[in-house]
Amino acid sequence: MPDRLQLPYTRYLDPEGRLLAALPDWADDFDLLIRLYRQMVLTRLFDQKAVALQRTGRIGTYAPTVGQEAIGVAIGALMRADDVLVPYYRDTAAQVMRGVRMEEILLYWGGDERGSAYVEPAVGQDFPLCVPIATQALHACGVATAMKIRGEHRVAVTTCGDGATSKGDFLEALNVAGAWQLPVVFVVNNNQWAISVPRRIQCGAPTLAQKAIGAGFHGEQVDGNDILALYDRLRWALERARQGKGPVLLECLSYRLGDHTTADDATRYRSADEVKQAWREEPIKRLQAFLAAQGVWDEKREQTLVGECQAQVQRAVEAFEAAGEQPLDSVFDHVYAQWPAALAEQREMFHERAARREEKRHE
Ligand SMILES: Cc1ncc(C[n+]2csc(CCOP(=O)(O)OP(=O)(O)O)c2C)c(N)n1
Ligand SMILES: [Mg+2]
Repeated sequence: MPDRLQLPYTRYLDPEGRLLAALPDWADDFDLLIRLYRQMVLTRLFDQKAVALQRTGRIGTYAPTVGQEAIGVAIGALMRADDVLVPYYRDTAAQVMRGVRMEEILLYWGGDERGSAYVEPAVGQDFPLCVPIATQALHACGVATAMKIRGEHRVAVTTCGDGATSKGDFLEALNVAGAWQLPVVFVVNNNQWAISVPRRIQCGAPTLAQKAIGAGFHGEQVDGNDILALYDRLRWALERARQGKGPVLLECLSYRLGDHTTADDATRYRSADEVKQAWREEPIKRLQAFLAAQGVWDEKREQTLVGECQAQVQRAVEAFEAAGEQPLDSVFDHVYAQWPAALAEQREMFHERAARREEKRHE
């Protein structure tokens, strides 16, 4: 379907890491580019480890971010400490850069509430990740409304997938963001799949970015495999929102190279050919080739980096395992400040049953 709105689409690097357009000034900073590269590699290695931990029964479910690392890294690199991230479940990269410890992410996916009680003060007022689809978009608008009322120069950033943009919550969030011109940036990770539903049957519009137009604010597309493009457009969007010039929706075109979660088997609904083609576009190889062509990256540096990142992941796994198990009734904690009667009753039942189970064990 033609894109009659002709929204901007930004891409600087082709899949081989060759430049397609003149880079903006900020991209002269190779230290910055190497930092971005490092975080993408760290995320990929963490991801592989998390999947391995699920396969060996040490965590529950995990949502891999493989192939979508650049989106989270751009978010993590650009948000200021006092901005607020309202993430979804595929935001490992951004969360880690905001200060969430990798062991906390493992605790979360291991069903342990301590995984959402972030230890590092740097995480600030960021929200825990959201699993119910698109509800976080409304929470982000609430946060941005508070910022606006207080006259603060802060931004709320919220993320979601392509499928989430079909939800009422998402569209209601866009509406209120546009109506009140809120300092909120919506980052859509369009990874082409919502579990087994492909993007092409998810929505009749040629772009997801144009949903912002209907709500009265700016939307555009960016190559989600190109960290330079992502960084550039997100930098612009955050600055604009911070100056009180209103919300932005960035649709990042990526691909979910892994299964939806470890509970899914994507080979049942998509072809090996499609996935193979998508691997050619992935973001890490692309930046690596660009850095190598600039003479600032080589095999030796790569090996050192991979070694350091693997050690960092290993330390997180050890910290996760050292955390030990929580009592089973901790599932009731942290849900309500004031307990509804029904939940108090359920906890009582839970304790009675647990006691009966214990008795049986000793019979
Ligand atoms: C309100 C709600 N409905 C359904 C689900 C089940 N569900 C979990 S993930 C998902 C698909 C989301 O796809 P997308 O928004 O494209 O994000 P992606 O997982 O691809 O990053 C669905 C339907 C849910 N978690 N919450
Ligand atoms: Mg998706």
